[in-house]
Amino acid sequence: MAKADYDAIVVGAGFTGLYMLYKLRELGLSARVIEAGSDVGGTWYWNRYPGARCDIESMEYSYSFSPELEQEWEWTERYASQPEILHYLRHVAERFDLRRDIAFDTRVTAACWDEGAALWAVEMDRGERLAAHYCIMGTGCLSSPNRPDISGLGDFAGETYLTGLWPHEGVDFAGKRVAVIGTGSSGIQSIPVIAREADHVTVFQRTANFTVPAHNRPLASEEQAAIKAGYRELRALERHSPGGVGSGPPQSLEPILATPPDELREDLERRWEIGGLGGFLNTHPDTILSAEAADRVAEFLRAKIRETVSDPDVAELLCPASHPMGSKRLCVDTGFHATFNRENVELVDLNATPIERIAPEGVQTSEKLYPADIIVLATGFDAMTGTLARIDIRGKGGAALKDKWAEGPRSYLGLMCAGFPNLFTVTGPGSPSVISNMVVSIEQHVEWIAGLLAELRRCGAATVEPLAEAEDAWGEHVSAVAAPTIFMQADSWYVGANIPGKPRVFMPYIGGVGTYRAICKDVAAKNYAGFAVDGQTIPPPADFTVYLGMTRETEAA
Ligand code: N01
Repeated sequence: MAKADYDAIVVGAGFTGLYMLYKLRELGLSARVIEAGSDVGGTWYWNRYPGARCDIESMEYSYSFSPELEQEWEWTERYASQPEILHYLRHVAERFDLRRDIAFDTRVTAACWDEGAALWAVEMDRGERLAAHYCIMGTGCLSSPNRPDISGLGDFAGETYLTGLWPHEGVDFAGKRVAVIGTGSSGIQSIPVIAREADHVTVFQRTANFTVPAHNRPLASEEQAAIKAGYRELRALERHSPGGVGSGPPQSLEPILATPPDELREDLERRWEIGGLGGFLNTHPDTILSAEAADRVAEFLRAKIRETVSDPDVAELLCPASHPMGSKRLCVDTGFHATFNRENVELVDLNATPIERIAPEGVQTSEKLYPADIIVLATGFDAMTGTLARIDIRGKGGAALKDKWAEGPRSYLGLMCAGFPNLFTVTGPGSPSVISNMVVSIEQHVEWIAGLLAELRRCGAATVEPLAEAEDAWGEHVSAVAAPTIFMQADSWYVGANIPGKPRVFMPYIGGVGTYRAICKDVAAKNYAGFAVDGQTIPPPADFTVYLGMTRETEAA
């Protein structure tokens, strides 16, 4: 009979993999982390494009599990740059001596459940095979870059780069003509920086996006010290908030549609001056539920674009109009719209003149050829399911996860899938994940999984698996919460619309980080309601809606 090489295999050495390894060690379990990159960092290892920066404030986009780490680490800016976050994760790996259990430059290609031995057999691209009791996917939600299927792309005579797979040696834009395709977060962050270096930049825009200013600045040491002094309370606020963020302007109590225009303008101006995502997502109770309400904020943001961009025609093209504000990921920028006032920057509206093909000399639209030396593809990711689908994951009876998810991902709590015992998906579809501060959601999942593994050990159980009825009930709840929201009205990557042929399903859980935490906590308290532990089943909670709107106080009571 097969024997386990490790108690657990963890896939990925980003924020998830590092903390999961730390927790597994704390439980006394042996673990191997398998990482495709040559270093730790996950998304922050790969996304090195110019201007790459987190759009959650650094004091909150950081681990909370070690108060010592929290106090020691000094962030230099309000929003940390990619190199600084990578530096932080390297520091975490050293500080907790994590590297010795990580295999770098190794990609997991398959994971197969051996029912007789109750083990996961994990295969790697270097031909190695390892068996473990648990397989924990820390593969990230935005880790499979989308290389668009544009005819002729392979024939381009210049250099082509994907923002999500940026070369480590950097790219020299000096004196070059650069074509940037895509105006999501990655495009919006990189375009102003590329424009300062390149000879000429042509931006190819299919959808204008909403963006708000970062107002990034150095973090004064007094400010940092004050936040550190109140860190426990800030972390508690994050965990019980809708989006995993504890600071920023609060939601107004009054619906936006009932707010007098002058009052609204004043409120939005104040939010604009503060900057950042937090102030603009969920400004009022109705903005997430009504396109008309969201449009009041949209009109404010469009007015800002018209004020900033000197050419009125360009300004109009940059004004988002195809989707409600907030229904696609809101972007946070530094000088994005002002960049279009530069002489060396040009905007091409792909709705009026679509790309026909990439020619060896540049980008050919229906109107003309735009010569280029470099093409930057800021074209996003096969989000949330893409990376898991690329691994041949097979559960009971050899069933493939890819087939199970053919009509859209199905899971219980976004953590586990029926038919796939002892397999965990950290920040998987069906959990708040991309709708939240990822670090807060990662920590919550890692800690919940660690609690479950400790419980399995305590009672000497070998397997845990969600019940099909629990998975169905959770799937219905996730969809029911999303159904009345504006998120269903946009062709976003949240619903898989950016990948041809991907089923249209809203993948994250929008019920809120606090609500979700309360559900997971209650499921565990009820002896893991909705799971089978060594075949012993406990039914799932009868109604997940009772948790909605649960606050820290009601949960504690
Ligand atoms: O990707 P996106 P991203 N022809 O999918 C366009 C996180 N993130 O990498 O909208 C022409 O948002 C596409 O057009 P359309 C964050 O969660 C965070 O920018 O499909 N254009 C769109 O404009 C974010 O939301 C941070 O019409 C094509 C763009 O490419 C997520 O990652 C920084 C095309 C893709 O935008 C993804 O952001 C960066 C084609 N064939 C990213 N295919 C921070 O923390 C696609 N497009 C700051």
